[in-house]
Amino acid sequence: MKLSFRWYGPDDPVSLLHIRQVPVIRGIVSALYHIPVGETWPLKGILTLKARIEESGFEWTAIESIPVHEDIKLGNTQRDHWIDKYCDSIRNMGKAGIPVLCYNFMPVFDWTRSTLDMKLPDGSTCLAYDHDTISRVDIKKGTFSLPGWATAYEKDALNRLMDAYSELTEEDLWQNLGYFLKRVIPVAEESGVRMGIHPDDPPWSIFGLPRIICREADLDRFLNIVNSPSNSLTLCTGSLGPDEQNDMVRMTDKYAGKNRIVFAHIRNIKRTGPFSFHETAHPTACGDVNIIGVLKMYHKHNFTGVLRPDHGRMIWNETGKPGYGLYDRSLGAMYIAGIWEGLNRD
Ligand SMILES: [Mn+2]
Repeated sequence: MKLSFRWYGPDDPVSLLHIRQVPVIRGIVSALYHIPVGETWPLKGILTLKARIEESGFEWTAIESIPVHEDIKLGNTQRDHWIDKYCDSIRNMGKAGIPVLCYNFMPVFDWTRSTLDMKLPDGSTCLAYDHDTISRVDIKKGTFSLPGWATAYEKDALNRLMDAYSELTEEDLWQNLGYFLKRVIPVAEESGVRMGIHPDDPPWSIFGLPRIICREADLDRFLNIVNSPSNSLTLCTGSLGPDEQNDMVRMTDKYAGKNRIVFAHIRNIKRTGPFSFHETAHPTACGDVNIIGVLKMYHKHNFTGVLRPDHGRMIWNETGKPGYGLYDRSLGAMYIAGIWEGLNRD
């Protein structure tokens, strides 16, 4: 298990020097955040960031993420153009020796929350998703906005995109995912790269948009599209966990046992209703996901992939990128490392 930490590059308020002082972190998960969605990641840019990470004493263990252009998800006539560029990015990361690529296939919005600073009883704050709040949002009218959206799309561009998706069914999205995988997975194989799709967060449809990577049956279908170690999962306990049908211990056991997990995201959530939840501190006792049970399954299968603490709360008056402060993620890393050391000694 390569215990890693997400770092948003040189502009991240959390520096590599800070991460260096968390005694258990070996790897960094990062991306070239300045490259526009869809454009090829140049080898030179990858190597420059890699050198910076290595100078700080880390290994760049995974790229999270190279975003998939909406034309690919929509399956329109431009998709081959963008898939060619995606393949070039994979080749370049392979040349740079970065082995794991995380991506997702969620239309328009990736992770979605109704609140970025919900107050917990201990005074810390966390990200939360409330079904009623989300249900009141009218994307096209723009009558209600959610945190973190303003920068993502101009209103007109968003409306055009929502129109384009209005005819797309779940089955269409599966076909478009399959088309993408059949093109990119052979390139990943040749490049020594393993791709791990990140499940949809939350694991259900939002704003009428199809979402297809939500449940165990979806993961099974996904893995069968191309049966290759390069076509694998980023198993995220916090993304799948809000649906109580997703038994994270059993799913970890199943997919780690088949060697189809390349990247593990460890995070806990508390369900507050059928389609509502908030994030919590990492320990099992703090939420509804059996984190120690999940880690036991990775240990049982001698998991050698990348594993990182996922979103943390904001504690000790820290400010910064929601979910990605230094302090609570460091507590999560120590919790994970403590369990792992205990399992090693048993
Ligand atoms: Mn995740």
